[in-house]
Amino acid sequence: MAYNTTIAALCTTAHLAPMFAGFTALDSVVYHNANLTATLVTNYTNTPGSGPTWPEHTGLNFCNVSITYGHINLEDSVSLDHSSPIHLVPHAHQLTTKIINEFWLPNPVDYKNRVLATGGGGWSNSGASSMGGGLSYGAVSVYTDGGFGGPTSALNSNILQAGGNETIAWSALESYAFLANHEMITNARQLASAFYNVTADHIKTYYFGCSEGGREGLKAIQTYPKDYDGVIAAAPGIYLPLTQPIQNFAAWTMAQMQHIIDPCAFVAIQNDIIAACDTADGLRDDIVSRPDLCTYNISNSIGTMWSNCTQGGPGAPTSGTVSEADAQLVTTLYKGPLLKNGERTWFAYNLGIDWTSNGGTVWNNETQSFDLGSFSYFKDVYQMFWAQNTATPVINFTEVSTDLVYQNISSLFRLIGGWTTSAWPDLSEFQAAGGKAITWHGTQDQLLPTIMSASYYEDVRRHMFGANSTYAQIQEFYRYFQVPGADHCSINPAEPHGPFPQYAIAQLIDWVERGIAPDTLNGTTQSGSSTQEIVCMWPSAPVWDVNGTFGCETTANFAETLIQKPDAWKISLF
Ligand SMILES: [Ca+2]
Repeated sequence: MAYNTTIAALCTTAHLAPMFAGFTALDSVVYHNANLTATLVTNYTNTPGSGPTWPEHTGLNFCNVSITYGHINLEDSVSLDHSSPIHLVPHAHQLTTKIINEFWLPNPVDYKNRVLATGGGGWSNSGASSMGGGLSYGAVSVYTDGGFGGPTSALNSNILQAGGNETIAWSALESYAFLANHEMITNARQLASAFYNVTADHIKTYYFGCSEGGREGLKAIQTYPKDYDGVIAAAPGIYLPLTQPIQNFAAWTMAQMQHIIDPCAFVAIQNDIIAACDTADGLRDDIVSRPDLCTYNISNSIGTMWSNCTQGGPGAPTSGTVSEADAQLVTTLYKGPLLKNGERTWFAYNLGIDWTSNGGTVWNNETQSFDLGSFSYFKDVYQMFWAQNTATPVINFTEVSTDLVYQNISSLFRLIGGWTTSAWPDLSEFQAAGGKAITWHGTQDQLLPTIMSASYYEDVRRHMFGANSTYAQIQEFYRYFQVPGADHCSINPAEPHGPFPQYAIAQLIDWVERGIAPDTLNGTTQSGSSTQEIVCMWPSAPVWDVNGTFGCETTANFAETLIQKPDAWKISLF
């Protein structure tokens, strides 16, 4: 096919239907050409997405293709991948009838033999909001809905098979956990090959996802190590199902301590921490680049006053003072969830995070005080896996303790952890296939503790190369970056001048296609001005000397000092 063929001529269902009919890479899959659509989009403005995670482009033309497929072979549970002697490949073993894949196919003159698959967030596999990333780099982009009913639908509304006998729909969980991702990149590679008439060998496959999407990216390189040439697994929710309910330990801690905090007090303490910790990195710039060097005692915030605060919502007081009970609560929260015997069940959050989402409270006009919020992640896990009941659960957090949550998550790990966690530390097959991976994680992540990514990265290093290995070996194919001041997958409104890795996809492409490995990530700032835009590579960290000169410093035992493993778990989860 000549490159001067116009995208308009190519972007028709008549042209595309035979392509899908010819796909053979996935066993047990049938494509529904009746649901095939092809829409030409012209003069499109590609905005940089949440984060932001790619640059803006204007005047783009592309073909938006959507199709559904289903699984037809119910018995085919596992088969051998004959290209690898001992590699078992999981297959769908229950009927999932309608999974949507949407593809954005660039104008042939812009196409650069790349595919960029996108990952989801929360309980969703859908990277629909990240599709623009591919257009910026001449790549076909793709998302999957996982079979959940569209790009805004998710696992939690599909996993329970209702009708009096409410049980887990295992095919839905399997799709969410790993299979939908494998199928979308396999479909996208085939479509790119057919649409642009290039052999699949010449197409480089990339992945970008953050949070749940980060978990999907790690799961992909652990489970299907040949699916991707390059992966960005940012702020990954590695330890699902532990990751979800435990984010809301602020809720049961408030209930247990019988102190439901005013969110303005959370914010007042956060502001105190940021002010106190800012210069620990050597530079006063309103960015806490080194929370690890900060030793702020939260009792110092007792008496801090706030005014004009609207965080409490309509009717709530707009001014107030941090109380001793507020300070005790926040001190307890920063220790992270501990069992009664003192053992840790989860990583601690870095000083300076925003607790108002993790520990949301709601003003009650009748009682003139705050109530606990809804805490959807805790509720979802309770409903999907513990209660297995389609009725919306009512949770009394005064009856919930860290010990109880630990017991329930422990049983849940045994039930579904093999599918949902992405903590497998052996990435040697991915490395052998030539794959490159980047993980970045904001130092002020308020949902998934920053240190969990560092912990997993160190697990990979130790497992593959030994505890005394130099970082040179793991960095040959996998690099980790902590993003100063960033919160969960995004620029942090409380520290908006921080550098954000907007061009990480470009750097990953350079690594895969040109062998230029990123020693730092190029951060951009979206607000105000920053004196540095460099994101240091683990285990180095940013520091300014007395002359204000920036550097990435490596200190001895940095990782060992920083990573407090959840020692309650006596098995190798971490
Ligand atoms: Ca600073």
